[in-house]
Order: sequence, then structure tokens, then C-alpha cells
Amino acid sequence: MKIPRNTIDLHNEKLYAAHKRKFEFIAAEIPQIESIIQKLVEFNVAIPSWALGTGGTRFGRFPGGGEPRSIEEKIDDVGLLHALNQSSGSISLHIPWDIPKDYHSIQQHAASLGLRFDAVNSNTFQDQPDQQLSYKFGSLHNVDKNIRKQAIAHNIEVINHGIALGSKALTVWLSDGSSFPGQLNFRKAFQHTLEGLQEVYTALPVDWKIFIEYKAFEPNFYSMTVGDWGQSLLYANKLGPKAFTLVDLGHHLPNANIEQIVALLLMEGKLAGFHFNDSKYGDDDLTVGSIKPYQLFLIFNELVEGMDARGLDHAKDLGWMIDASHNVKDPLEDLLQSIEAIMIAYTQALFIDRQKLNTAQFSNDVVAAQEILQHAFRSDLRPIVAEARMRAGGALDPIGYFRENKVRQTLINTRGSKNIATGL
Ligand code: PSV
Ligand code: MN
Repeated sequence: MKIPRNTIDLHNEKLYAAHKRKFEFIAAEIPQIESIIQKLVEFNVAIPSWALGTGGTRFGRFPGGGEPRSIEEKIDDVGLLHALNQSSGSISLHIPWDIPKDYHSIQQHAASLGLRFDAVNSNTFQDQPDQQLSYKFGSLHNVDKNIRKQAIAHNIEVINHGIALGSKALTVWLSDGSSFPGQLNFRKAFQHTLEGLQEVYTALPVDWKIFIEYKAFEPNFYSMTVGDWGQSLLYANKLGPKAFTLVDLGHHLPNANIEQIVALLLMEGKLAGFHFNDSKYGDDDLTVGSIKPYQLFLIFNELVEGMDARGLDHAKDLGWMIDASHNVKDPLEDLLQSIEAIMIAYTQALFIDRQKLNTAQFSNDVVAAQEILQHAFRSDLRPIVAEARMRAGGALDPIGYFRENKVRQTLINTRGSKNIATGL
């Protein structure tokens, strides 16, 4: 299914008068409004191929119908999102959940929807049916050299898929770790992992990056071999200039100050980018901004400040991606909500009066600093996000469009109500 352009125009026409009033009201307060809109138009957040179907927990899964049955249909779904919000112009594949067969036709299909391929992800956290050796006790950190070799070969195979599709980065998330004290020699596990990553690093094309994703717990509950940003940064520093640390918002111990982590990684030139999601307890994979929108805003505050300090292009120089699971919501509606939350937080960060904040910080005016941040956070900047989306060709109200035009029902009619997408 493809969204006809004229239906978006019709939708926008209906909402335009009310939108214009709200936009002009807020725009009058912001001298740099045009530059903010330009940045929003350029911003893009990748959609993971595994998040287009219904997620689940170990207790059950309740599919909602119309899920994509193939990689082509997953690309179609990202195309739908992008048509509506003009900010989801790329897809991130997880191998072997989504193995591209005919690269050329898949690339053409994606390009016809205005999409490109973001980072490719390897998977050594599950055993595949045709796999020779098991990852039960880890992959790159394994005590068995042959298992390590198999995991290295898999990562190189993923790079090769990515090269054929035009990706420019490999994301490695390792579930390696231990569940009980004494199970593992930490130093040897680290060294094995480093050696494995070094081989994978050598296979990267010159213009590629490798993103090392850390996670504090799960599936291992005593130690994780890439357990926090310090360990990830150690690997990234030892690997070289093409290696970076990837921050997944759900991968920290409770109450971690993620915005500070981000600031320091950026300062070191080692921040790869993000897997956005939200959580209350652990790696809950909830809709971005649904639980802690202020934290998201504070992260974007550091991002904008840090990227500007290093002269980075907000849209292109870091990897932005959603990594969430949709257990009770329609996955596409959930993704639209997540993107909206990211765009709002980004807009709020762009709106912060940096000069005033610097002055407040320099004079230890704690109250003023908080006022400046909270003024940006508490201002309703949603009309600016909507304006940028409309100017880029998207819908003023993407979820409204999705519902009015019965997009999910149309997908159920063509794909069926019982199919299950590959992925989590
Ligand atoms: C692990 O929890 C993770 O965040 C990694 O990014 C995986 O590749 C992804 O989720 C999908 O399982
Ligand atoms: Mn992740």
C-alpha cells in the first residue's frame, strides 16, 4: 500500500486554518524559527525492521493483524511512516531476521519510497536452525575459539549484506555475559571480545563505522561483557577511529544520568548515536517519550550543545534509530508517536536560549539555569514540528491521517489478520 499524495493534501487542508493560528502564535516568539524548521526538515530517524510487527513478552504475544510478511512489506511500512511524517526515511535491518535476497530490487523498492538503508545489525544472541555451534555461553567472548570464529564470520557476512544495500555502519550488540559469579574470567572474556571485534573492524570498508552497543543486564544477569558505556568506550578506543559507542536508552541501570554520558561521549568524539525507547523499570522498550519526556529533552539539550561545539551536522553525523517493541499498540501508530516525541524534544533543545544558559552556568545561577531549561520544555512547540512536517510534504496529524484513512484495515485486508512478522 502506498499513500496517495492528494489524500495528504486533503487532510492538511482540513487542519490548516487551526494549525496556522497555533504556529503563528508560537513562531512570533522565536527569531530563529526558520533555521529550526530547516533542521527539523533535515532530521531523520531510522526505523528498525524488527519493530514493524507486534512485540511480545516471554508470557505471550497478541498480534494485531496486517503485519508485514516479508522484507519488502517491512520496507512498505517504513514508506508509509515516511510519507506521513517525512522523518522516517531509513530502515535498519537485523540479520538474519531479514536477509535481503535480491539486493537490486530491494534497493530500488526502498528508493521508490524515498528510503535508504541505515546501520545493519548482527545477531549472535540467538542460535539459528542451520547454525553449527551454539551461542549459549556467548559469542565473541566464548572460551571456544571456533565459536568465536563463527561469530566473527557472521558479523563480516552482515557487513557484506550492508555493502550491497548501501548501509554505512554495523551495529554490534552482544548478549555475552555471565549469569553466575565465577562463570567467567572477565579479563579473558574482554580480550576475546576485543580480538573478535578487531577482526570485524578490519573487514569494514573505509567509509564505514562500527557501533558498539552496551547493555547493563539481560539476558545475562550477573555480568555483561559490554555492560556499560565505559566498557563500550574501551573497545571503541582500542579499535580505532571507525568505532563508536551506541547508546540505547533502555540499557542502563536505574536512574543513570544518560544525558551526562552523552555529553562526555560526544566530547570524546565517540558517540555513535542512539537507540531510542522509553522505560520505567528496565529495558522496557516502550514508546519514546511516554514515561520520561524530560529526560529525553535533557538528552537532546546535551546533543545539540555538544554537536554544535564539535561542528557536527545534527541530521547526518550521528545514527538516530528507534529500538522499541509494541505489545499493546499498533506498531505503526506507536512508531509515529515515538518519532513525534523525538522531534518535539529536538525542537525544544533547539529553542533553548544557549547564551542565557551559558551566562547562568558561568555565574552559578542555578535558578536561572533551571528556568531556562524548563521554559523550553514547557513551551508547546508541537505546531513547529507540524509545520516542518507539512512543508516537507507530510501530514499535519500523522496518527489522525492513519486512523481516518483506515490504513491498518487496508493492510489487514491485503496481508491477512493472522500473519506474524519476523523479528523479536
Ligand atoms: C538488545 O536489547 C537490543 O537493544 C539490541 O539493539 C538488539 O539488536 C535489539 O535490541 C533487538 O533485539
Ligand atoms: Mn538496542
